[in-house]
Amino acid sequence: MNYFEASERAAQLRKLLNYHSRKYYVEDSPEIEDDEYDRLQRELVDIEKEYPELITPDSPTQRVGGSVEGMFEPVTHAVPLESLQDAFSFDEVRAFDSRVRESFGSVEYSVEPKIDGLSVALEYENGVFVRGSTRGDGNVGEDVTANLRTINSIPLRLNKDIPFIEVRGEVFMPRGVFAKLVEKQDENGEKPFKNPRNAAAGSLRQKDPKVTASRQLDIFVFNIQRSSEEGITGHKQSIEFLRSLGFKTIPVCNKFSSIDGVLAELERIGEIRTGLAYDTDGAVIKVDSFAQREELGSTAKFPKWALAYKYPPEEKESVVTDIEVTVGRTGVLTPTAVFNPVLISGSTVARATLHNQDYIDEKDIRIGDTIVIRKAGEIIPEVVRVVSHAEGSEKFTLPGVCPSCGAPTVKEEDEAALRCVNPECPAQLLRNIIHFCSRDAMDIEGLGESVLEKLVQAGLIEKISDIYSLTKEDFMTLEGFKDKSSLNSVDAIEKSKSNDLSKLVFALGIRHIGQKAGKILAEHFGSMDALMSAGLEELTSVDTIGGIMAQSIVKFFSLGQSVSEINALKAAGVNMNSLKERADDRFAGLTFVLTGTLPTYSRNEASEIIEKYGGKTASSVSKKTSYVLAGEEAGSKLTKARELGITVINEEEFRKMTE
Ligand code: 0OX
Repeated sequence: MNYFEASERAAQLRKLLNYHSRKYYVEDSPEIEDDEYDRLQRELVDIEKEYPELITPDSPTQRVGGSVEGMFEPVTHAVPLESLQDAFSFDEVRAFDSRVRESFGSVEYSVEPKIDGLSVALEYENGVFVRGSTRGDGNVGEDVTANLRTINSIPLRLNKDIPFIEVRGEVFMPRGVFAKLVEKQDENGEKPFKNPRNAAAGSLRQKDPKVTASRQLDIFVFNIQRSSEEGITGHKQSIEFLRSLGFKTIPVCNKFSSIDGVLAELERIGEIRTGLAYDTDGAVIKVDSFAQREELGSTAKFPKWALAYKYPPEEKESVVTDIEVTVGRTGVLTPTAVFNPVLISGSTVARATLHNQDYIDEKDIRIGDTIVIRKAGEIIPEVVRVVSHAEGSEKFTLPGVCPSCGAPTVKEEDEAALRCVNPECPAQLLRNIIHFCSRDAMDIEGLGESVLEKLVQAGLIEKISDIYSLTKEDFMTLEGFKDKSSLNSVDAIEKSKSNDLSKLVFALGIRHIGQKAGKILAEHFGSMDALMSAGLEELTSVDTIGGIMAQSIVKFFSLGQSVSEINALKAAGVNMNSLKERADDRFAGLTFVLTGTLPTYSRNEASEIIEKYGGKTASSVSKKTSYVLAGEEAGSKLTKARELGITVINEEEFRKMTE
């Protein structure tokens, strides 16, 4: 085949494959056998191998393995991906209808299921998929193009080469796929995903698109964010248009002109939803007419023309077989009810936290009880109530001694929690070490929960600083560790020595000091020595550090054990200084809001510069905003800034301020 013949055949094959792919993945009505599809795909692969210059980004051969450049970079949504106001009763739905009818005598609503997945935006130029991003905070998401390309129901090329369209949809993992994935994770001894939504999120956050591809994610598209196409005046019409372009659209979308019709549809969807192949967490009611939507507008948070009706959570009965008590990192004893496994809202649950003694007392939960379980927010299992106690059962009381070390437990006056305060308690030690090594703390790759547990059990770690004395040989003594993996672990430990002080401050696990406080403290004090010698007054003078945090810091550093641990870490070569240079305080007291795409700085870079000069960044514009730094395609934040009379600057002006 010469080049021209190859080029023509490749174009033909691409069209054919895209057509059959749509028939199979989008419309669920395949026209050819799988073998025939594979044969056509192989033919195209062979041509593209011979003439790589013929490869196009919309080629079906390019779903997996394309470029991952720019993955997870921030994407500013030109049209925000707004969230929905929730309603939990039909009365609230009627109230919504009354509000809408204050503006219009007649209105039509479309009603569709609310898919429980992750919202994404997909952008197409001249009919070709060019970028996909997560919702993020609604204004700024992350670029996940390479991963979204692996979802077979996302067309890489539309049926019509319209100049531009951006759509919104919900990526989800079908229940069946989720069940198989969890089974495999259990088999491999991996921590299984809690529910299909988490599984979809985890799959979309993969660095390697091949992993995402293996997860068989799917999508339902339900909105046109912006488009070069004119003449679409309502929601249902837009769904039909999206379907004609080749998108897999939301499967149910019916129109009603009365609220009673809407409520009947909510009931109908409520009846079918548990039998669907995917999770739904409600139904969405939308004013259908775009003109009416425009008139209704949005509040600061939600569009006024839409409402999410949430179905009451599914409830199931079970029997408590045990109440387990574990000791957390901060010494808190946490009771967990273990009950006969039940399937609720798409996944099997067998445990629910009982939080503390007060919670147990309030519901009078005992071993042997018949209880009602539901999932809070359809995710976290909770005991709703006790149906009946078993004969001869006794009230459950948390132990007076720590189940891990046997030391007496104490209850502080103003706390609900019972604690083990023995600093040498092995359960606390393990939790502390797990926290120390975790990603947001010292980020020591490979030192996860199970490895650390083995190291503690083997007596190789008795305190945090022992991590830095671990040798390759130590790792080799652990089951499953070979030459390479041992060396990698030692390298990861070594690498963590040069972390910024902020990570170390957070890693120490000081009560009430989270990641953000760690950053603020590290930046303010610049060194561990300065932080350790700071008194209450100096600490509370730091922005956002309150009295409770300050007391906790002072208490932590007053313990001999903490000081000797810091000294040991220092001796091991762990960095004790803030690596962030603080130029001067020219932005002190100023709050910046970033919007749009800046010509040269990324959002992170601009934020870092602002912080370097003592300023702060915020995600939304308010009267307190000092400057709005706006780039190209700035959206609603820019409009808001203008309304409030906030000074808007561009990158050039910003650069001058930092000179
Ligand atoms: C869903 C879903 C989510 C309209 C304005 C804000 C959200 N998860 O299925 N959102 C929306 O609607 C937009 N519709 C849906 N079907």
